[in-house]
Amino acid sequence: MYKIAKIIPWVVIPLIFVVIGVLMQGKSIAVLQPAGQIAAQQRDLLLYATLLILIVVIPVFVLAFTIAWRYRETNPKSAERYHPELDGDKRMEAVWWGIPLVIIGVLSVMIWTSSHNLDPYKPLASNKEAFRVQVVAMKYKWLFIYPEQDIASVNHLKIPVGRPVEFDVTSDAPMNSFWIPRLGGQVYAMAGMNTKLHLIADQKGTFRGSSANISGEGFADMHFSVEAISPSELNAWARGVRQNNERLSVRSYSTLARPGTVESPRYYSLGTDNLYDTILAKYMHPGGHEVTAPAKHSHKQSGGRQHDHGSQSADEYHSHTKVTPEKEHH
Ligand SMILES: [Cu+2]
Repeated sequence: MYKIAKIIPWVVIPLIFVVIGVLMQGKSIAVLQPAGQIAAQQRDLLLYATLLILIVVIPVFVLAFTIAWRYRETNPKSAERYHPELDGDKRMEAVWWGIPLVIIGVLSVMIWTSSHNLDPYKPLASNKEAFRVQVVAMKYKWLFIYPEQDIASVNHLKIPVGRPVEFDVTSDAPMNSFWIPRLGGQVYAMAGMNTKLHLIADQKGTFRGSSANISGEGFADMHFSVEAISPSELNAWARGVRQNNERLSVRSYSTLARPGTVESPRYYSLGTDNLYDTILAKYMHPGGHEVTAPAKHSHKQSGGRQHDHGSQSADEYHSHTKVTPEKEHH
């Protein structure tokens, strides 16, 4: 029995690696296969940080086993190797304080510079103008608005390859997280707040996008596909969507916004110029109101004051409501 107990770690540990190996077969880890410049830099950062940390982790694991083996009770030599009075070996002290200090120093510099370089709010350097997409996290789907193409889509995003993409992200639901692992970054989607993310796809392809923040019942189906295609393909697609699909107005939006997942992607031509601002304003407005456009409505404010849109629709009203979201306050 005693002998078997000694063998267990030598069987269990390799077995864990074998099981992980088998489970990972044929699977790829998206963050390790970047398809764009930002994702590539994030991958490098991840690898360098891991390698640096292994400088400490590997010797610690080796020592943990070696020391246990060398100083085991049944080792006849362990008594003569034992030096309880040994104290203050300057060289050893230098090793176990010095190495971690150097690593923390190097990591600090790496993290400091890369968190400025990879700031999701920072526009990417490029001679091409950024392609704009407005992202709304809904219960439980993603809405993409293309303000310049006058179209919108649900759970399917198309972007031009080789051109920076500027995402404006908000939520019309609980807090969520917008994430395309192969393009990099991950930014929170919050109601009444506009967050920004700049990404680029350097190669054509279809990538998975998901929500990285659990938000309720339909969360598991709240994923989308991202297709990086040539600018001309994108223009042709956008033209087709504008002509052949139903219009997404403020009114039809409120139907779409009902909780629920969608089976397959949906496409719309944009029926209003400022849908995104209207969604944002829904949570910023002093009284707060639904995203619907009644011809005339008024809001009672907490202070007893009241404002009236008169003949303006809420839609028109909010078009001249300047939405200046704060930068990230986390
Ligand atoms: Cu209003």
